[in-house]
Amino acid sequence: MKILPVMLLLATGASASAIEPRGIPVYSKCYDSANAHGSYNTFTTYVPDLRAFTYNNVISSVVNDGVWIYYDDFNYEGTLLLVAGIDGTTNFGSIYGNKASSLRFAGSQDCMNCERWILYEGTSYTGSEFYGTNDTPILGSFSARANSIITIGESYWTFYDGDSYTGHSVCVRPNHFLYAGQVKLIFGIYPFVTNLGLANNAIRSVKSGCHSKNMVASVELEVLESTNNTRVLALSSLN
Ligand SMILES: [Ca+2]
Ligand SMILES: [Ca+2]
Repeated sequence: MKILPVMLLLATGASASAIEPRGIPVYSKCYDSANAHGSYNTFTTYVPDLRAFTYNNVISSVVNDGVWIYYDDFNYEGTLLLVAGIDGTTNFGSIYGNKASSLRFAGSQDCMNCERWILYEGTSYTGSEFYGTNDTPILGSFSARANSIITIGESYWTFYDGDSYTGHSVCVRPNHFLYAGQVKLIFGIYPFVTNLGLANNAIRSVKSGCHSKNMVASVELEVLESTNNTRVLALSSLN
């Protein structure tokens, strides 16, 4: 298994307060210079290869709604940066600037805070993914393949290593709450299922709510910088 250096930035702005709290589509406005300056591309969908937009290894700052992940390699692999925000500006800095080669969001394209769980084949949200919005007794093609998880929305979720909610289980709860006026973005990040007490490649079913005596909170973040109305939190390593 590849251990990836990961930084997680998290930003909120206060300028989106007039927008309804539900049904806000996600976007990532990606700039080629710091502080949201220079030329930009606005993305609302997954981009497995930024060469398609002549934007490979270019991004230096972003303005986002939602949880977005930027990967150093194509097809959602390699070192990554996870940025969550509500109309928040985030600088990638010297370490992560000019690196992104693919990007995608976590959650719903049309509703950034709508309930969703996402399973990733790799640790730290790399590789292929499988998501759902409700109870799922059989994961089908993604059964026993997950190595990391993100949840969007305030729900707790229970993950099981057996089909139909059997076997060893763990309940996860989000502890990242962003607010900008009435707009909210709540999520949990779990970069290693092994930190949840589950084995790699073991999850076989998912149930809404907390149905396990094992409860784990999302990975904590630390404040990296705070400027004006934008909070930037970071986790420099998820090892
Ligand atoms: Ca740049
Ligand atoms: Ca790259």
